[in-house]
Amino acid sequence: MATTTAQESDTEDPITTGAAPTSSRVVLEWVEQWRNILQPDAVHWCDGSPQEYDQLCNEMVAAGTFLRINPDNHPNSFLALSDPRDVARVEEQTFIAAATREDAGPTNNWRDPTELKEKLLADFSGAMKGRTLYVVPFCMGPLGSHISQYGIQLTDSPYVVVNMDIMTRMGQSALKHIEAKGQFVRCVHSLGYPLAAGEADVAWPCNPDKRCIAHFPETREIWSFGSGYGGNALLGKKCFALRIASVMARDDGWMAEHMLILGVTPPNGEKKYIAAAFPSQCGKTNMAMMVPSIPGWKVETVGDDIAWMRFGDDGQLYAINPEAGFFGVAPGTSDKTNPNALKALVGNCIFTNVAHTPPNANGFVGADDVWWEDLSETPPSPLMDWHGQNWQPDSDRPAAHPNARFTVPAAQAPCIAPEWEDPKGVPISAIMFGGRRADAVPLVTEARDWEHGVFLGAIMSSETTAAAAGAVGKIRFDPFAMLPFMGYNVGDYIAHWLEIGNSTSPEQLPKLFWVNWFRRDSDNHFIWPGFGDNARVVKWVVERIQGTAEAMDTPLGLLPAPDSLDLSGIDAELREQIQAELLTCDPDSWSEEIPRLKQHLEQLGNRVPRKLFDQLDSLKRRLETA
Ligand code: SAT
Ligand code: MN
Repeated sequence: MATTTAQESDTEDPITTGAAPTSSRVVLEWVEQWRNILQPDAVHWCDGSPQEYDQLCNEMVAAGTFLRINPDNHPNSFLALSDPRDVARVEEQTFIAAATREDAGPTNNWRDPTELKEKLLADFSGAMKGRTLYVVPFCMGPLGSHISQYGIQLTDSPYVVVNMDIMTRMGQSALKHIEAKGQFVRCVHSLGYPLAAGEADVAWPCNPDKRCIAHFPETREIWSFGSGYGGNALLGKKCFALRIASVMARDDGWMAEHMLILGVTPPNGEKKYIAAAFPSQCGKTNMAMMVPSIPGWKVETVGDDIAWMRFGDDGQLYAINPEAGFFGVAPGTSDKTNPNALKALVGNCIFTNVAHTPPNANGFVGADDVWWEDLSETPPSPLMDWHGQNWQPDSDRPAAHPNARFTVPAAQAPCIAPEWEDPKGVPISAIMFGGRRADAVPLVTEARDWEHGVFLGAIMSSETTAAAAGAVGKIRFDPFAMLPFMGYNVGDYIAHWLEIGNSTSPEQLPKLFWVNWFRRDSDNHFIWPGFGDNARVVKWVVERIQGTAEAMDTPLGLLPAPDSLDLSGIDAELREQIQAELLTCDPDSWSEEIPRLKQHLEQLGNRVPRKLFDQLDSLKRRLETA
C-alpha cells in the first residue's frame, strides 16, 4: 500500500504522487493534475491486495460507515446504510456531454462539454479537502482479454474502493496493463463533501444538491460528483461499461449491452450461451442464476448485468462479462427466487440499505445479521430498517430499501460457469429482449430475422423500478433496456445494431427473441410462474436454435406452436391460461398500439433508420390481414 499523508512530510508542498507504483507519465501527470484540483490530504494508490481491502473495511467500521455483521453467518461482511437522499441512480442528473446535442440524441440529457467541465471544475475544486484521494486502476473484463478495457478511477470514497475491488479487476495488475497500453478511461469521482480542519465526518458523506454524473464520450472521460451510491459512483459499471463503452463499441464494431450472459446445457450435453437484455430490477440476476424447473437442464452464470460482445475470426459473436462481481438487488432474493444468490452470499459481502437485526437479537437470523423483504416469510424481531430505526411488520414502509443491494465476488456463486473468465469470451447463440409488461407482450416471440429483432428491441417498453430515482411502475419505452445507458444518439445506436447484423453470415448471427415474464391477470397476479420456470422458455429457444421446436407465424413474430413449449408439471388450468393468454397475439389490441409505436420511433429522432419504420409498416399490414 502506498499512502502519502501531509503529516508524514515536512516539505512545503508535502503531498505528492511520488509514492506512485508506476512510472507511466500519462498516469502520473493526470493524477497530479487532479490532485491539484481536488486538494486531498493524502493520496493512496490502490494495489488491490486483500490487506488493503481489510484495512479499508476496518477503517470504515471505525468511522461508522460499515457495521461488521455476524461473522458466524457471513464472515468478512459488512452493512452500509446510505444517506436517505442517496439511494439509486439519478437519471435526471446524468449527462452525456457529447460535442453536439444531436450526438447525444433525444433520449439523453445533453450539456455542452466545455460549459459542463467549467461548472464541474468549480465543484471539484478543493472537494477532497480533509480526505484521502484513492487512485483505483481497474480492468473491465478478464485481465489481458482482447475484449477487455482499462480505466482509472479517482475517488474519495473508501466504500467505492472496496466495491470496485469486488466489481472489477482492481489494483496493481490492472495498472501494469494500463502502463503497457498507455490508454485508459479517465474516471473522476468525489462525494463533494470536503472536511474543514477538525470537522467530524458523517457515516455516508454525499452532496445530493450538487449531484452530477457527467460523461464526455469523445475524450472517454467520466466526472461524477455528489453521490456515493451504485451506478452513480462505481464508475466501472454503467458509466464506463455501458455509456462510454457503447461509444467505443460503435467506433470499433463491437457491442456493449445491458445483458446477462448464461450458459445452458441441455440433456444432450451441447452447451449454448444466451445473452438477455432486461431493464434494471427486472430479474437479470435471478435469470442468470436460475435453477431450471425442468429435469436434465443446467444453467450456469457468465454475467448478470453487462455483456461486451465482439466477432471472433470464425464469424461468431463472443461475449465477456466485463464485471467481476454482482451488485444485485437484495429485496425479493430468497431460497425460492434465487437460491444460488443466497449461496453466493456466504461471506465477503457488502450489504447496502438492507435491514438488520441488532446485536441482542435472537430468532431466525440471529444477532447482527441482515434481512430484506422475502428473505423469510416471517421477519425477524427485533429488526432495524435501512434507516437504522426500529421496524415492525405492521410498519407502512419496507424494512430494506427497494433498491438495497448486495455486492459479492462472482466467483462465489455455485452456479458460475467454469469458463466465465475465458479471455476469448463465450459464443452467443441467442439474444433475448424483455421488459416488465403487465399486458400485451407474449411470453416469448422469435424474431423473423435480425432486422425484425432489432425492431422488437427498439420498441421494448417496461414499467419503471426503484433502481432509478423517480416514479415506480410507469410504463416507458426502453429500447434494448439501454435507455438510461446509451452514450450516444439512440438512432445511431439502432443503426449500429443493424450494421452488426451485416457483419457476418446470417446463420452465424445469434437468433433474437422477445420475452415477457410479467403479464398479470385481472386480479393483478403474475400469470407466468417465472424464476426456474423461465427455463421452459430457454429450452424452446435452444430447440429453435437446434431446429427441433415448432413455431407458429403470427403478426408479431414466431410464437411457440401449440405444445412446443414444455409446460409439463404445470397444473392443467394454468397451462390453459398460459396457452390462451401468453402464447397468442391479439391483433386488435396490437393494432391499437401502432400509433403509439410510431410516435415512439418518431420521438427517437431523425437518425432512426428508415428500416425501423418499414418494419412498423409490415407489422401494421400483418395485423390488418390477420
Ligand atoms: O445502480 S446500478 O446502475 O449499478 C444498478 C442498476 O440500476 O442496474
Ligand atoms: Mn443493470
